[in-house]
Amino acid sequence: VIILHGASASPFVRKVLIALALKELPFEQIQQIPFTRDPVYRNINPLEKIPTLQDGELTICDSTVICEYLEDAYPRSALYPDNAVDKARARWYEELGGTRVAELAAGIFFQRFMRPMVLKQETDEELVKKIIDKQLPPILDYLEAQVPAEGFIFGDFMIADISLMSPFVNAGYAGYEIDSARWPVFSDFVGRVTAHPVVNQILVAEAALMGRS
Ligand SMILES: N[C@@H](CCC(=O)N[C@@H](CS)C(=O)NCC(=O)O)C(=O)O
Repeated sequence: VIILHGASASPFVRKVLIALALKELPFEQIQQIPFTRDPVYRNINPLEKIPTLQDGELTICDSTVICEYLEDAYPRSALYPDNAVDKARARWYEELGGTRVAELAAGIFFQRFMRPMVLKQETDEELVKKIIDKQLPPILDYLEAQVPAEGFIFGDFMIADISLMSPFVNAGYAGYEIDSARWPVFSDFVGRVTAHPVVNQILVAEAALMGRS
């Protein structure tokens, strides 16, 4: 049996949830919350980050490593294209979505959602402004030129689409919206990925967990 450790609202856990759903794999989920210094969790993930996945005897960490494993072990409904060029592009989009994009979106989410709602602290508006006005625009300019005006990046719905969309769900919880006048193609793309039936179902379940149903 597959066990996924990680709270659904993490952009990285969400990516794995969507991958599992696309492959129609049954699994159990433990809503492990990050930053808790849980000694039991540290035993299975020395970095103490989410997600971690267990499949029988195997325990692995990191959403990208997990998705690549799922692809190798359960090839049905491919998550990555199979030619070398597209596969390389897919890995790059997954990397970009999981690093700079996730970092900036997490900055907005932390300041405008976690701080006021959970930690009862004030938002550092200057920091948020810097992310929105200075740090995100060059990335959004780049993505605007990378994603297609219709459909998904490689035709079929895959991990690259999910990785570039997922951080924006968290920024969205914090009230951020991609400016559709300035980045119409990317903004539409994120809307399209979000509306994919498998993604939509996961977002509805996630919203219920976050008390937003
Ligand atoms: N590269 C990792 C990143 C995972 C990650 O940063 N997860 C965050 C939650 S969204 C976390 O657990 N942070 C806790 C920490 O950094 O200690 C992946 O793709 O799984």
